[in-house]
Amino acid sequence: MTRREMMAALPLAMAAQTPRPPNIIFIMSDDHAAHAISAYGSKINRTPNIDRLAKDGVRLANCFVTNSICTPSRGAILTGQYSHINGVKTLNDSIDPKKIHVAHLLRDRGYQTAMIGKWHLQTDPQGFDFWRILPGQGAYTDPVFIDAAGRKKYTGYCTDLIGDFTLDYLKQRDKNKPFFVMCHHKAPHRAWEPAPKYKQWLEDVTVPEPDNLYEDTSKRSAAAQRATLRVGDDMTKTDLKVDKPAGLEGNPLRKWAYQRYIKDYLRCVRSVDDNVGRVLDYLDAEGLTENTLVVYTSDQGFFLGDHGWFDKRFMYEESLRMPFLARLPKVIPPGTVNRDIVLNIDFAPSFLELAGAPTPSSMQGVSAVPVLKGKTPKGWRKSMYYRYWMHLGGGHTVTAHYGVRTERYKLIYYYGQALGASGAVDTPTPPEWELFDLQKDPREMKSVYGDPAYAKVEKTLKAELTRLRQQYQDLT
Ligand SMILES: [Ca+2]
Repeated sequence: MTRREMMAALPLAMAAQTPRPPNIIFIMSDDHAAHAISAYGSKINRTPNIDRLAKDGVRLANCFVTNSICTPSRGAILTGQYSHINGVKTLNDSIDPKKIHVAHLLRDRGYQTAMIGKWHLQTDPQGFDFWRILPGQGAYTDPVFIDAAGRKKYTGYCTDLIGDFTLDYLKQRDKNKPFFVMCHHKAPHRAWEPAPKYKQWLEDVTVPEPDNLYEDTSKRSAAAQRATLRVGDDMTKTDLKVDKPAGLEGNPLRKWAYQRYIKDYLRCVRSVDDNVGRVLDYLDAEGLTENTLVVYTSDQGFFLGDHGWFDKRFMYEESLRMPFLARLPKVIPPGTVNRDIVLNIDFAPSFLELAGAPTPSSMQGVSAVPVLKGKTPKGWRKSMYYRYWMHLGGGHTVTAHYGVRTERYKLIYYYGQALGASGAVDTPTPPEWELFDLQKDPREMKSVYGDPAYAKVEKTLKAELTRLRQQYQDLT
């Protein structure tokens, strides 16, 4: 080969051997339900910036959380493991600082790594070149952030500050290395405090109510009846910003409280959407869009008045479903919608595959990259396992449960253990089951457990639940 031929061949050969892995920006909000995103067909909200990811990339219709509450979902996302394996089962658990997770593995692969915003895993972040986190839940207004230099109070609105810090980090990055940035918004978590500029937005609007806002939960399971998630009755002055009007109770109270609650929630989401737009605009301006995976998700779903509730925790659809939108133009065809079951434990293996790194065998999730491309691999999961550990100690008296969801059915088992705040079993409850036919009853209004017409389904699902518990080594 002549020198000239060698020179001509070299860049191609180098490109083939060491293609630049994609940058990854993982944007996650807190408690943002899919049905408050217009790309998911929201009847109450428009999210033009988040929708850009759906238009130019993929929207997962069935992405689910494995334990629907903040800290455990974050632990599962980082480690690719269920709560009982990674040890982060409740809000009170911390991630083991020695635990190797996705950020370490990407850093080993040559990525610069950053974690900005809500962390909520108690111990300081490990595996990141840069981190700046909120203490615990953090504050909406003039929040304190913690980084390697210590604690500092910043002036401004939390969501905008997290957007600022993310852009600041990107601007000073090492341009010779790919980046992995976790941008975690606190919003729209309770107590739903909007930015000053959006406080008046929606004031003259009546937000549509969900069809089951006034559901009579006395007809549901004892677990559902026990839960203190009711819009109105279980909300405080901090949530509603004003005293409940004297004499207002029952459905009229719920009607009034729903409007107070949902407007503030949507106002908080609007700032999140703005800040997603800022990141996307920056990537466009820098010419980074083509080779950057941008994900938007939330740590779990949320009840937006569904069943008369707010909050999450239950395995019911609104709480179980995570929004998940992703754009990577070189890999993901635009406008892809996928209905396969993807779990939060799959996120880390997916990022590792894109980075060209193997998934450690200790991770229980699997790479969803083929699914993101719209090409379901043979043998992809047809069911998922869920377990909620927070029990009665979590402030909303949601009973411990586990269950299985397939493409059509959901079986939930409240196994009768109710833990108090001390961690001791203080209020054992009678075990009970629920079974929903999601095709006939997508809103999960009536359990068909014990209905002879579903006897065969029930038997199959119980066997599947046992199989999944063995597969994931959850045998307690
Ligand atoms: Ca959350």
